[in-house]
Amino acid sequence: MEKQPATRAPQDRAWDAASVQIIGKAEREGADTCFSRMDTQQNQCGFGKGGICCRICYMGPCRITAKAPRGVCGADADTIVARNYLREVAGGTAAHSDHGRHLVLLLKKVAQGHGGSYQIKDESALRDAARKYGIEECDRDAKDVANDLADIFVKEFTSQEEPVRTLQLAPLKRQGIWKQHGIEPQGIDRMVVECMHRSTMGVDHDYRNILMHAFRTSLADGWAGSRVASITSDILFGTPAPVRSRANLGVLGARTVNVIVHGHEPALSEMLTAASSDPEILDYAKAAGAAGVTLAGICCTANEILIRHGISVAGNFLQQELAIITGAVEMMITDVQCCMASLPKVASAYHTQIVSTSDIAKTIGADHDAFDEEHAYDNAKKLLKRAIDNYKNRDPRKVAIPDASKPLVAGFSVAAIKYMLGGTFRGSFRPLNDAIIAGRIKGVVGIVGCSNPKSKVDHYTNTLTAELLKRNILVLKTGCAAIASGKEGLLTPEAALQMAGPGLKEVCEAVGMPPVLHMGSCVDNARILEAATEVVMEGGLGDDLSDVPAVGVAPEWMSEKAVAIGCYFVASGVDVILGHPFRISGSANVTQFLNEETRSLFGASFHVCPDPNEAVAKIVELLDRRREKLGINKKAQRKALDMKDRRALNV
Ligand code: NFS
Ligand code: SF4
Repeated sequence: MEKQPATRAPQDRAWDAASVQIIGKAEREGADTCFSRMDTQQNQCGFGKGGICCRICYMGPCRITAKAPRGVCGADADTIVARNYLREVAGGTAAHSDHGRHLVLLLKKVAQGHGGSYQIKDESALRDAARKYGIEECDRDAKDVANDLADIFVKEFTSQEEPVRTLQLAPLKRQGIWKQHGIEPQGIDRMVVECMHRSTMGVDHDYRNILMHAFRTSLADGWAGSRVASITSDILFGTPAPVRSRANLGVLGARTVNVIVHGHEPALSEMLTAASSDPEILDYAKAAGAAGVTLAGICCTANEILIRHGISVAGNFLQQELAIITGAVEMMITDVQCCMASLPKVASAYHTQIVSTSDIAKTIGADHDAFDEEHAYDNAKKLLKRAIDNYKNRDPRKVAIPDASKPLVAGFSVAAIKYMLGGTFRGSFRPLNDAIIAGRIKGVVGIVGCSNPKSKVDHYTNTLTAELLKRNILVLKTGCAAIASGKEGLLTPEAALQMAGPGLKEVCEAVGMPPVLHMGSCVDNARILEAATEVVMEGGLGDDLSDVPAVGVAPEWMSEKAVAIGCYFVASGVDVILGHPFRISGSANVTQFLNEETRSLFGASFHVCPDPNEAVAKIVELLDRRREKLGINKKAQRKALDMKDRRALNV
């Protein structure tokens, strides 16, 4: 990421007009945001950046320099960098997986009849999952099946000796690679504990050994914790299918009570979604002089209720403070992850109430109202009523809702993609495989992850996406990167007409899908692996994930979760491009291992491309390499495309 001047104009901080407008408003009103704090945090520590600061024991902190190449305990840069990296992967895995755990425990309660307002919403998703895990489901009550499935899922966390079972959903060849390298993870909890153990003072000092455990832990995330979270969410809340909605701050209502849900876990937001159209709530809002209630989301909670219910998206990660600064938000309800500590402080200058709902995620200045799962619906109604009560405190002089939001289509679960591609009678990935083989689609790229105030928000993500579409590359998206495309208007089938190259356009038009598929939240990155596995199973594109012409990109990432995701993509055989590097530059060996050596172990590695155009070139190179290996990069087909291109130009 290029070094930024100490202060920047709003239009240099964010790509979309709504954010630019509200960053300007924040500056005028003296509101402290991550953008201004980025300025006060300039000259971030070089030791931290290089990963060579160790605070693991109290003989330290130790910093590695040419004069002091080892810490007090004798650990060198390789050990310190690798240990710090391992702890990042542990943090990311813990976050995704704990989210998954909460859902699994909810599924168990539902199965036992104590689920309160929750129920099994998608029985066919349940039976489908049961069959995948070898649970007898024919002629059995859904609750009994759910109970058995929940037990298997709990074991994914607690298993001591047995590898996690969800690994078996990967292509066989990939499973063999993991076994061969000894990185089949046991229970998620054990993996994370082992990360902490191995990286404490005086345990694992071999950077390779440490990094292999990082990959092993990440597999527990991608192929267990996250995958289980997606499967369980689909069972409890419904499998996503294409749904229309809108994104950006302009979705906030001028005359409605605006309630924002922010964070990651879908359980409460599901209930808020239902309660927000409850006649009792609507009457209550009318009595308060409002035209209704607008529920909108930020971050991955937004993605969860977007992909299932079409609830509109107020913004992605770096719009959380900006939403409050519009002056039009009555309440922001947070659960876990990516909710800034600053929210109550920002809100104190407006009328917004910040309500935290998870006992593991409190912030001084926020009202804490612990989410009561058993009475979830009443809980949701109570929160909405409180928000409505706050409507009278909105100060019209402080309100500025940007006139900016774009239509979108989201909700592309693997089942939905199959259905779109294969049609009603037989859902299938065949048409996609055929299009890739014929060269109409060059390959598939997953663009995932966050935004980061170090660079212009959404700039890299949107520039890259547009360039890939031109090159006939199908783009799959999750998380805040998906919201970036939503705000840009790229998540509509019509976008394909304007942006996509001729081959991709043809395919998208034929099946009526956007050229950028929003697949969900960040735990739903597991869906990207599921889609890639479907491509392998369908046949004709190799027998392993490392054969498929597919690449992952995390352009503007900031979270430990992105580190874990990057690792499980690479360990699954999918190359990963990072818009800015990990904190590993202090160790040439660790850098070499992650960016080069992993190629011989997993058939994929990390690549750092600080410039989006550099990333485009790298992606094309990586896809071509795989196409070449598959023998489908035939010149003749390229020529056919060129002809078509030319014809299009002559029109
Ligand atoms: Ni993913 Fe989703 Fe967004 Fe980044 Fe945070 S919300 S879990 S971590 S910032 S993409
Ligand atoms: Fe220093 Fe070693 Fe302690 Fe780290 S573990 S703080 S390098 S003495």
